[in-house]
Amino acid sequence: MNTTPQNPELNKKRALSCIQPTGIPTLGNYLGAMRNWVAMQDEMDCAFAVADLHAITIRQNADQFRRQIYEMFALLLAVGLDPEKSLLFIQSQVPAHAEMTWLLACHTQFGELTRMTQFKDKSAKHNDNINLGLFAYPSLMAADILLYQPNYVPVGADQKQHVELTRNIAERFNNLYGNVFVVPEPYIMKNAARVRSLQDPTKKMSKSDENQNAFISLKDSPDVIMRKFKRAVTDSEACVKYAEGKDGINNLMEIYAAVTDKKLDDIEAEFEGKGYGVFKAVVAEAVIETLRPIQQKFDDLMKDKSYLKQLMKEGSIRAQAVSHRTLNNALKKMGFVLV
Ligand code: ATP
Ligand code: LTN
Repeated sequence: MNTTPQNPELNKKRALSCIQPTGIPTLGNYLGAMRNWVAMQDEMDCAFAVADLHAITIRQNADQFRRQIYEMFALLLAVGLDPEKSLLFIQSQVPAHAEMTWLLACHTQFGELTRMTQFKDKSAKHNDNINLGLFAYPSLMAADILLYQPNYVPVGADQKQHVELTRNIAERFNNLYGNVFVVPEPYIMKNAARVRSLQDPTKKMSKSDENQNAFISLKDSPDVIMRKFKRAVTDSEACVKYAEGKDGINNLMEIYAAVTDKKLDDIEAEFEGKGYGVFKAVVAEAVIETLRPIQQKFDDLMKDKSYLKQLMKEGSIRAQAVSHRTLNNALKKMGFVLV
């Protein structure tokens, strides 16, 4: 993302998205979100952040949390996000996010927050720890977004409600104090693969699934990937065909199509007369080959924490410049005294 207002590239549309460091992303996160971010960075002025402040709405173990923040940052780089093209940073290293959250929290209504599906789900799941942060999560997310004035927020359909609330907060703020924020639009990628669980293909593939065989993590070794695909739930028809009622095979075909760029018809032809065993092994191989360069790069990056820290530092300095401008403008318009 450009930090200099006179830059001619400023005319490009802007996009921003974040991902929580709550575990290793799955093949679902990669095909549904991260891979599309990589494609976007050539067309738009993009910023991507590791949303570590959001992650503490649920209890984290400090040592594990620190490792997950490094790992998520390394993975953003490993999948192909390029700090020369996009602004990459860690949310907590940019103080304006926490400051802007307070301003926006005072413009977010109790009723709006209680309607958030994610709040309802997460408070049911962690009912021993329904904290203020979990409730105020959307105000922090609105701060992440509005500070960078993006036109688009590329997210999965599950986050649409939060982006809609961000729009409402931005409009409310602009109406009260004059034009401070660009009102962003959710950017739900139409061709984003919706990868399903390998054990229950009626559900989405999720990194927090208790059954390890249900998801492919971006860190899984080739052996593990092969084993998980071989155990994937299918049906008793033994026919590789995309059809209603064949959720397991449909999912494997979609994954294979997403990683090879092949069409579903061509895949049916390729496996005509062949059993599921052969098909599963070919899908597994294709996924292994897709993930191999990412894993190689990830392993190399994780060996050099000081390089990662250096990139984090550079990202935070650039992000501070952009976010500080928006924060100061909001403070000034509200009547705060700036010195
Ligand atoms: P959790 O399993 O902890 O609930 P998650 O795996 O759903 O998390 P998030 O970190 O909430 O993932 O989401 C990161 C991004 O990945 C979001 O934009 C989300 O829409 C997308 N995404 C998550 N799971 C899938 C999936 N199975 N298929 C496609 N996209 C997905
Ligand atoms: N809530 C999102 C993560 C997130 C985000 C953001 C996404 C935090 N801040 C700003 C887009 C823009 C999630 O759980 N996937």
